[in-house]
Amino acid sequence: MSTLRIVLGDQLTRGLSSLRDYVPGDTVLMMEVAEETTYVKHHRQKLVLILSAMRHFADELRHHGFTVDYVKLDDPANTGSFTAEVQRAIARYTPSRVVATEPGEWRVREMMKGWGAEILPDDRFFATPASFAAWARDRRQLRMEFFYRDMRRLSGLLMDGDAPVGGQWNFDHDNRKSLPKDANPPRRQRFEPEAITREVMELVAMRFPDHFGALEPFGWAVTRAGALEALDHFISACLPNFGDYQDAMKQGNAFLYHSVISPYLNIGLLTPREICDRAQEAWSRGDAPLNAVEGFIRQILGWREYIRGLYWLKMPDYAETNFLEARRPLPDFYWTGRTEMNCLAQAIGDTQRHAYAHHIQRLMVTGNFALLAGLDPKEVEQWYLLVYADAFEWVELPNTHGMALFADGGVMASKPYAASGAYIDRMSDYCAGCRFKPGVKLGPKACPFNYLLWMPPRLQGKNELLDM
Ligand code: FAD
Ligand code: DLZ
Ligand code: SF4
Repeated sequence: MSTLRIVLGDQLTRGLSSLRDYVPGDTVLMMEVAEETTYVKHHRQKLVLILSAMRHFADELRHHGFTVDYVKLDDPANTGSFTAEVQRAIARYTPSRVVATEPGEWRVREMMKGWGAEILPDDRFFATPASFAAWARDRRQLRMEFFYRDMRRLSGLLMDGDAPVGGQWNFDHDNRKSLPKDANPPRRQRFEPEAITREVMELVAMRFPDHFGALEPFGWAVTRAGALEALDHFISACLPNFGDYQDAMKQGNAFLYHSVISPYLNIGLLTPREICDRAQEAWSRGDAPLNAVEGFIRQILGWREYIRGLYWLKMPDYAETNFLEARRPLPDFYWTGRTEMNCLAQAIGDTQRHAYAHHIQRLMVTGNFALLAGLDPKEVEQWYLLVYADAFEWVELPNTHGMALFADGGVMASKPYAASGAYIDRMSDYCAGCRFKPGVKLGPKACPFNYLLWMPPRLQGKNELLDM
């Protein structure tokens, strides 16, 4: 009697359901496969992060007495697909049982049906797909704010009995300030690549030369210990200012006061509960104000859980809608960053350099342009899925399809997040270095965001903006 226990690349958590009742004699299977590394041309830092973190996680499991069968990408016997690798492992071990934790993506869940595995719930989230569906049942509108209040009550985070601490659920009116000129955000913490990461970097450089993004400098943590260090740094150095400057953008600084932990969270090196607890503790100690802590916890307890619930509730049909009938191809500058629109050049440049851009860059710069210019949702979604280190379809798709592009016709957002150049000018220093003027609506100096927002509908589709 032995069990084959499958762990995927975004399931790098010691408490994972498929590892939980491990006994000696069982085998943990981890697979690097061509299918996963190429289903989109992932940013090269994302590939290094995931493969290196997988290798470190396998070592950590071995160190704790687990038997791990780890199939490397360049293993000559590697068939290149999850399903064929599981079959090969079943032939090697003839286990009496195969267990897996439910995957993050619809695509992989469909594959998993062919593995003959017992599929256990992924209980690393606050909510389950079933509890979200129960919340959504009979509601005309699925607004995040109401879901979030229920999650606060359920988790007990920032609660004073039945009431929210501070007497309010949401402190956003204190947030969203523009960045003062003399602000001095802390430097992002970098983690020097060690031997395993350097080996993976060589592999990625050799095998994926045509993938998006800079491979170096690579500064991501690849272990739980490193991810915890990054979390510590955020809590002590950035969280106090997180709320105030959450929506600000600054040329040459992609990170500002953001946590930059989404990749660690999404691959399982950190759990949402421990992150929210750490933030709440900082508030209890008086180290961070409530507007910052509430704003931060809302992103994880509210938005992240809501997005996941919506994904599993609405897939697979969700991905197919195109409410605004947007059909334009993705302009080339999304790949090169070469455009005279400075805000786009900066947001795309940050993305190329770091496999990261913060929420407002994604929503109000690259997303806003895609919405206003009527870019094809499928092409835009593929872009977001491959360019960010934290991108997995369950979280990328609702954010792009629903929040940024309004392609779901309002399932998620009550109205499209469309904004003019004035908004970008207010929240950033991008416009000062741009050949367009954020206050101008017509003529050669008109900011393209204004032009697109206010262009008469009969002219739409006949402009030259996409060549800029
Ligand atoms: P912080 O600003 O420090 O926020 C803290 C945490 O809250 C994040 O780490 C993240 O886990 C969570 N969070 C915040 N906003 C959201 C949100 N809208 N949805 C889900 N979680 C959220 N996030 C991803 O994790 N993966 C994606 O593929 C992704 N694609 C996006 C695409 C678009 C078009 C947009 C508008 C947003 C997308 N987001 C995605 C959400 C958000 O932009 C990132 O989670 C955030 O920028 C990550 O940076 P951070 O860790 O510094 O976050
Ligand atoms: C994203 C990714 C990549 C690039 N490579 C692998 C891999 O080689 N092996 C693996 O187990 N997982 C990988 N992943 C993460 C998977 O795509 C992820 O598990 C699914 O997206 C979850 O549904
Ligand atoms: Fe972007 Fe318009 Fe500002 Fe130029 S003027 S940076 S295009 S918002």
